[in-house]
Amino acid sequence: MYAQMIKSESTDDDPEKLAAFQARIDANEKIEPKDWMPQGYRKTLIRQIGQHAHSEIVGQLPEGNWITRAPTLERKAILLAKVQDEAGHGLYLYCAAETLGVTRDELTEMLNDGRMKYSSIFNYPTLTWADMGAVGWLVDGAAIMNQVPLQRTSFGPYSRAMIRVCKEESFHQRQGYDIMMRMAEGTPAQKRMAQDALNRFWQPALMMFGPSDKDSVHSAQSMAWKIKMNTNDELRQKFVDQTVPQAEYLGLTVPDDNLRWNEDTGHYEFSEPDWSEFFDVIQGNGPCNTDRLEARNAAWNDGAWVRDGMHAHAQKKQQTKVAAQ
Ligand code: FAQ
Repeated sequence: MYAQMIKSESTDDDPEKLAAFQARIDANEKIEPKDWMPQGYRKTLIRQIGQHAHSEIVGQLPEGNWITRAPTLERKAILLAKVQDEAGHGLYLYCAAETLGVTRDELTEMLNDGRMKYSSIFNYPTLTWADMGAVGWLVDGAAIMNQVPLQRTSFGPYSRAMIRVCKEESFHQRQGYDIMMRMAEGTPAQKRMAQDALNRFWQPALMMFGPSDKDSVHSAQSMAWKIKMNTNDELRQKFVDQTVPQAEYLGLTVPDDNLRWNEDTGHYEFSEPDWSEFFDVIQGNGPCNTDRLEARNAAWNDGAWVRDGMHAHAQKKQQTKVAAQ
């Protein structure tokens, strides 16, 4: 259906339609699913919303790993609720993508066979309880930085999904920071665990914003269409400016020898992440890529009997309806 829909759609070469579409975007009108849209706009949204949905779903795995090992009943309940929220975010986002003519099954198949990406960050392992703090603080912190502007994105269903997702993400970020505070104020061993988690997650969190602007393939067109509201580097800088004082408050050290406050620019200077590692991870060679895709494929295959049962039930209902007519 996806391939057929993209193929059969009118081409983008009608200058009048394109100009009218761009004028709507420039006037900050929302584009709704039944409105005419250029094929490239539809494809870009399916790619970005689909990747975002997959990130929420795969993103449950590193934290799901700690539900049974949370240190207290309260922490377990909070973590469980957070992971459930992520499943919910994935579902809103799949629904938003479905309004563009692709099915959730097609998106899932494209994730499972590696045709679609999910966020690089979820290819890193969560080794200690402090990593639950670092994920909430840094990963949800980066996600919010990216998603708050997306509440104003031009495609109506995506923008509305983002409003709800952002409310929940800010609770997630606070619970992560709360874990980090407890660890940082705890025994020397707990503080060392918190520092170690920050050391391991700092660079991968910076990479969440995508490659540097000079290497970003999609930013210029996506920003012209208001699918993206900021460049990758703009959001990364905002994240660093916001997060460094939070690390200082915790008494932790950001693992970057080049980090310094620049009075003139009013921003922190920081080292570029290791981009060769980033490209390696998004090509499938990160520490956990194989595990993550195996887990998602296993879930899909194990659930086949549920899908088969539901299809059989729907078919039987349809047959009964036809027979009664
Ligand atoms: N990971 O031209 P650009 C969360 C790819 S939040 C993997 O700059 P674009 C919440 C990109 O797809 C995380 N791939 O791309 C949570 C493209 O490849 P393609 C998800 C990446 O799209 C928290 C190529 O590199 N958030 O999960 C990454 O304009 C805690 C060139 O890059 C979103 O998806 C990356 N980090 O900008 C859940 C937000 N970066 O497709 C659980 C919406 C780039 O041509 C626990 N997405 N690539 O093969 C966006 O804002 C954008 O898509 C960017 C990338 C900014 C991620």
